[in-house]
Amino acid sequence: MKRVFSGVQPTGNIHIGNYLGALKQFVELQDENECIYCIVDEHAITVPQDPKELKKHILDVAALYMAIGIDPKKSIVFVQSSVSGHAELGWVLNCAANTGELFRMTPFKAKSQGKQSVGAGLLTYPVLMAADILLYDTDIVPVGNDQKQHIELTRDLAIRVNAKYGKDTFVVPDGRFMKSGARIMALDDPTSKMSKSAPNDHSRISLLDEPSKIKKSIMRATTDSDGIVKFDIENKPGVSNLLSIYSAFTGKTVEELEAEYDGHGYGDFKKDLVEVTVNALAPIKERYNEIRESQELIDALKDGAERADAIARKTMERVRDRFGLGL
Ligand code: AQP
Repeated sequence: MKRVFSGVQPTGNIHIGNYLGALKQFVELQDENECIYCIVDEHAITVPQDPKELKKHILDVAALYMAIGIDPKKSIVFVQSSVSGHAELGWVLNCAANTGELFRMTPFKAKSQGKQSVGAGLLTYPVLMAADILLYDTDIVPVGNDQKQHIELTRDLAIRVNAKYGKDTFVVPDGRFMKSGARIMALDDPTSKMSKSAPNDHSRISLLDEPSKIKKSIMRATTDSDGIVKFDIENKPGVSNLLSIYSAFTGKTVEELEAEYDGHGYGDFKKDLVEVTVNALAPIKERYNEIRESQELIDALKDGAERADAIARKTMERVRDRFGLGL
């Protein structure tokens, strides 16, 4: 059995980019692997958070994990800050990382926007992400395409530490990316990725959006003026993005969809995509409402934290020993 690890930040409502790029894989993988799924609250505080909102979002994400089909009896589901090994290994790996490689990370460049001084967490959180993964001797990390650079950093750090402290200090993990849905773009601007924190609510579809909101967001999604449903990222990024979403929800290939909508305008195509999206999200929302306020959710997270901590402690004993830390 392979070990799988991934996480989502509790920074707002999970959108279909998070779902189609990462979370859908979480469910697919849990039958044949030992899966560990985390709510990475320590990552969320790299930017200012309202403490009450953050606590609420942690439970929102946990309930969404379960609502999409993650079974806490099969997989370990827990909150990152309940296992102290993440922060501890994060520090150890900070001492193995170089500032040069961290300054090169695209999300850091985007979020710091060339400012003289930003929170140090924005620079070092990819190292914490590496710690999250390496702490569990992870083989596979299911994530969206935007995380490729962070997975490369994780691999580099593992290989570097193994070369210096012994080749079995860390398992060197691989990223796992979806064929369709790996990078869902913003509906109002198909040149930037769909994001929880973008100011325009119609740039994304959140998993808990009402059907009327989904309809509005899709019907007003940016396309182009030639009216042909065809996948062409360079010249038709908006239509290509909608085709990727349609394909990821239905399992139909882009070619099948192009043939189906040959001779139809964008109106028919978008109307059908609204239906597909509403139908795919309805059962998730129903299950979410059942579980969000339940004791079952809290119990699952407590149990998950204990199981995760037991694995993390073993890794930290090995790491402390290899690095010569402690008595
Ligand atoms: N647009 C996307 N398309 C495909 N996959 C995506 N992911 C994020 N956006 C897209 C994947 O979702 C997982 C969880 O992401 P996250 O919440 O940990 O962080 P993020 O990438 O920073 O997500 P957002 O939505 O863009 O949040 P904000 O606005 O808070 O920064 C990851 O596997 C990610 O690849």
